[in-house]
Amino acid sequence: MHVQYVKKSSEDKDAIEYVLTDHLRLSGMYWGLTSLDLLGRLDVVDADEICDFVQRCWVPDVGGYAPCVHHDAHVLYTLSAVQILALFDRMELIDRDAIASFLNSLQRESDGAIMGDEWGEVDTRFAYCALSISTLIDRPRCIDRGKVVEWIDKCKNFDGGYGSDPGGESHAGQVFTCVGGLALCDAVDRIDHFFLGWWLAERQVKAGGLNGRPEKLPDVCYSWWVLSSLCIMGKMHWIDQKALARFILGCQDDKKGGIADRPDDEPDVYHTFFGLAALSLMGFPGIKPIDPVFALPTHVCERIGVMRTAADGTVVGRKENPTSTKGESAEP
Ligand code: GRG
Ligand code: ZN
Repeated sequence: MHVQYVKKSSEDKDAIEYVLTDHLRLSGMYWGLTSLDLLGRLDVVDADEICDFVQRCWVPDVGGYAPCVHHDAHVLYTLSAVQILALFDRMELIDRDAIASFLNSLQRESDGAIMGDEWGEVDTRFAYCALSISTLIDRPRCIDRGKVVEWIDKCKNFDGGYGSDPGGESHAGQVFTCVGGLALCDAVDRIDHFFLGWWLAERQVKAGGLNGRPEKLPDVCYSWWVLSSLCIMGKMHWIDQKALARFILGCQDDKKGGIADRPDDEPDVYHTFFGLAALSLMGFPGIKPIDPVFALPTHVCERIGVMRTAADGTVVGRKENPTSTKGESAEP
């Protein structure tokens, strides 16, 4: 039913939900397509048609991808584009050097922060995206990873969590971007493992689901943002996984498929993906394993030879250490 739900959500292009999500189209496609791959049914979509659409979102003057045709390039959608092409094993379509140069232009000289686009907003989400893209396209030195690590470190709070920028409130979504980003830089030693592990475990509420910060309602998407962070830190056993799985399963729509943010709400592709992804991390039968750092099926990470997390929780990666300085332009 989830396969049918995801497939249908991309077919009805006149639906109001579809028309109103143009501005995040490539990310929506990544959520839906990764869901299909995790369920072993990527074959229900037309790979050529999708890759052609992705390439029409390419903005050559910038060297990045826009969320949709006629929109502006942004690091968020550049990651989604690369992830979609990785899913379909079409990485040869990517202009790696142009993207590397775009990412390089997004790093602030002053403090190493990463901007989302030329307009200058910075956020730990953008740092994660740049680190993930540069690893996926094998251009690790296009940004100064050491300086990104220092900036992420400044986003760490007294409670062990991370916010969107220095001084920003700890939020489970931003925690994923920082923990994932640090893992991509071989710098998880910067994390306060005990405090952050405790803060993340505290996200579980009585209903079994996880929230994004204290006193908030549980929501299926935090099953991913929290659990993937715990997974990278080797602490998934710090929460009650059975109760979490029960909460996610209780958010399924048993009439039309799909997963909602919480029981009895309308399902959507975003919560369907993050619900399935969390179930995957917990080894749920019938769902392929997912990599907690790249948020891609592990078979895709293995195929393109990028870092992945071993069963014992340790992060392994390319043989070379990608930590380097921005000035070094030569790529392996
Ligand atoms: C490849 C998986 C992947 C991610 C790319 C974009 C990005 C990098 C990460 C986003 C991380 C993030 C900030 C997630 C949180 C999204 C969310 C549910 C925000 C809602 O926040 P509030 O404060 O909701 O409106 P609450 O739950 O606190 O009421
Ligand atoms: Zn949510």
